[in-house]
Amino acid sequence: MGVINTTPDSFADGGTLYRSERLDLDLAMTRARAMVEEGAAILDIGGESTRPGAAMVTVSQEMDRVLPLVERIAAELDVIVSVDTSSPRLMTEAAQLGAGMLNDVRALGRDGALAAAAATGLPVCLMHMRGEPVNMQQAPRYADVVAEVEEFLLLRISACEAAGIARQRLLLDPGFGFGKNLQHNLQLLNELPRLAEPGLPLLVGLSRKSMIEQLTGRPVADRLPASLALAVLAAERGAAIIRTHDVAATVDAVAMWTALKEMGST
Ligand code: 7PM
Repeated sequence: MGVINTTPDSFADGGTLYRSERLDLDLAMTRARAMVEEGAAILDIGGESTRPGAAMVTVSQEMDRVLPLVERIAAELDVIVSVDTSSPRLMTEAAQLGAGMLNDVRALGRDGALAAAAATGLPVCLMHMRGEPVNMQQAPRYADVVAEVEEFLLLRISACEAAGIARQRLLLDPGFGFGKNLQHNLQLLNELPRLAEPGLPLLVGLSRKSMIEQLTGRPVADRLPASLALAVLAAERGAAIIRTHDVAATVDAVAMWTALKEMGST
């Protein structure tokens, strides 16, 4: 899953799709096309900055950024378009324009999101987050982070089923960096197989995240080697989908793991 960020201020790829302070659709399409050629099966389009401490954007701002790109990618490229949003209105409109998947860092927790997602008929990724982006990194505490993330996700699966979203439509994500410190992130990665127990595919986003800075001291531009290592370690522990800013490199890295795994099963 390749990340296309339409916000002007993302920590990982901030404003790279902007020209004279406006989102450049053609540039975004060029980036999207390149990611598909590099082997992305899914493109995740986001318009809300979930950077720790980020300001909230209005829903209409988010829709203006995301919808035109969803429409063009769905029409022009052979790829599943995922929409990274918590907004019920955006879910509904994106589905009408050809989106193939919903990715919600709030696990359909906003008012109306369960019903809106249910009505689209699309697959949904449920992610765990503690708090909100504005406050999520203020000393997050857990007695047992893996158990608490698992419990939250199981509750959200139940809420989805009650709202008419079939279990087979769901994917799970521990939400690395979302209200977790370094120890929490490491524990979640190490014990990822426990989160696979519900039998749903796991989606994992570790690309360029700040846990890499904590372990290596590298600025965001220099976090690819560590991101690749984390992608392979996540695949080894059962991740089905890797969310990345660097599609070509990640496809190559995971291909090495796949080759070895396939040899083991022959
Ligand atoms: C801090 C944390 C800053 C995360 C920016 C981010 C995920 C996601 C994002 C993820 C799913 C980023 C992000 N991360 N959706 N959206 N899983 N499902 O690194 O890990 O782009 S935003």
